[in-house]
Amino acid sequence: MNLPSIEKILTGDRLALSKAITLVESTRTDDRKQAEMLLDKLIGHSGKSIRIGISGVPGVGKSTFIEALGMYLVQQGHKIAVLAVDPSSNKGKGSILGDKTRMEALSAERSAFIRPSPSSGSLGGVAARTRECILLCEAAGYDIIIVETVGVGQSEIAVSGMVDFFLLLMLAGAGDELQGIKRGIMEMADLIVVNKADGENEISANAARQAYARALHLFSAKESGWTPKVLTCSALHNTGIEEIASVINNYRLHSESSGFFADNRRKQDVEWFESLYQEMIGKMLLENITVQNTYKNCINDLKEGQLTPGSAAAKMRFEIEKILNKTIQR
Ligand SMILES: Nc1nc2c(ncn2[C@@H]2O[C@H](COP(=O)(O)OP(=O)(O)O)[C@@H](O)[C@H]2O)c(=O)[nH]1
Ligand SMILES: [Mg+2]
Repeated sequence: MNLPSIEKILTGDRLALSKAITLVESTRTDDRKQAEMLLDKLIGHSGKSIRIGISGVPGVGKSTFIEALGMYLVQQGHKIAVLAVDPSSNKGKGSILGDKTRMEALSAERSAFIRPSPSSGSLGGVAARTRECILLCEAAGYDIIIVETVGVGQSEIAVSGMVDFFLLLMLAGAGDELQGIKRGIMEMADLIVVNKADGENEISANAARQAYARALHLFSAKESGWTPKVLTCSALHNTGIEEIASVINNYRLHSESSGFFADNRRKQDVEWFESLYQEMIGKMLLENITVQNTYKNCINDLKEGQLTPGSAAAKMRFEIEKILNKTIQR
């Protein structure tokens, strides 16, 4: 694949951005090298955005909500990029596939860019690529990046590690357990929004808002010093959206002035590096022929009852240490 033009990405050319994302999503080794080169050149132009994670169970109204919020922000003069993390979509479980049709108005906007997630891969892999896609979108001038994820647990944790602000969409009238939202996920939220507060659902939505507000009081204070908020909205009827945008803006002002915004991004970078580093070390060792052979021997010996698991592990350790020592002496 030939490298997408840096100049074109920087001027906001959508085709160049799409190409760059495709390159970043590729798992081929040569593409990977090119993707890293590209990202290195663009990194200095990225970062000037607010990254918002939006999560909630399938059917809560994420796509409808992102369309409503996105349209509002576009009207305010922002450029919005919407990315999705959905490692389950290839199993037909997630609901992100087909979202583009639901975000019809937003996807027709010149100031909006919507990109569904890669449809396969491990959560770690998908999340790593989403991080890189964020950087690309920022370099292309998008100042609000929305990362959507399905509320299944693991993907929220991955997403909260790559965004500045985490918004959790909920429904009234269904217990937390029914919604599959674990306490830990609620604890990560900077804002909980009870959606579908319309028609006869409005009263119960308000009751749910109060109940969530009480529940949030019981959680320990956030590192950011920010007090999480709870609001209601109707994504379908476009009510409550402006207030949500204003809370997000207040969060930004609050965390920028305290220094948390920048500190948190550096912390996220370190965590990202650590996970890449560990993955790389593991891969390098697993690919080593001597390690592979020792491993196979260990498995055989274990199956024949010739070795205990502890001494098998010790054998592996000895082999790996030999390899490392050889590398140092070289
Ligand atoms: N009444 C009502 N329905 C909504 C609202 N937001 C979304 N929906 C409906 O809920 C269903 C699921 O919405 P969708 O955005 O696809 O949810 P997602 O799976 O979380 O992305 C659709 O039929 C929407 O029209 C809302 O605010 N009020
Ligand atoms: Mg959806």
